Amino acid sequence: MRTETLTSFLVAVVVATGACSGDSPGGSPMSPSPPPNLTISIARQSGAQSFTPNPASAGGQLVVFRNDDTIVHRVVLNDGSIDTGDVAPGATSRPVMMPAGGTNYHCSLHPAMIGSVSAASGAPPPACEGIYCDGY
Ligand SMILES: [Cu+2]
Repeated sequence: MRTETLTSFLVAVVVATGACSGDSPGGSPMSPSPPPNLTISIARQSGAQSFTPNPASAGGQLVVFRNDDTIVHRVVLNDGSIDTGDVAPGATSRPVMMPAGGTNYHCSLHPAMIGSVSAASGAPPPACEGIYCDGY
């Protein structure tokens, strides 16, 4: 009977803890969030070789950008729909949901750093249009 009582107690604690975290204000770093499906490395300032993997098979998936370079970078989708904010050297961005149809992106601090994401269907990335398509 003692084991049963302890089990009930633990269940009660887990439930209470869950309810408590649900009451905490939004934006807390403790808020539960699903793990990213893929990490894209920000390797260096090198045109279309700046990001690894590139293109990334990440359409419709949650992605984080990890800055493996020694300077700050900031990833922005070319359509402006996602902005990671500054990612410090060694840091990882917040998780961002990539469009299911794939996309093209660049570093807003170094516009020659470009990358792309293929579609969830497996189709290649959409054609890059606009001023952020020339990696050099
Ligand atoms: Cu950059």
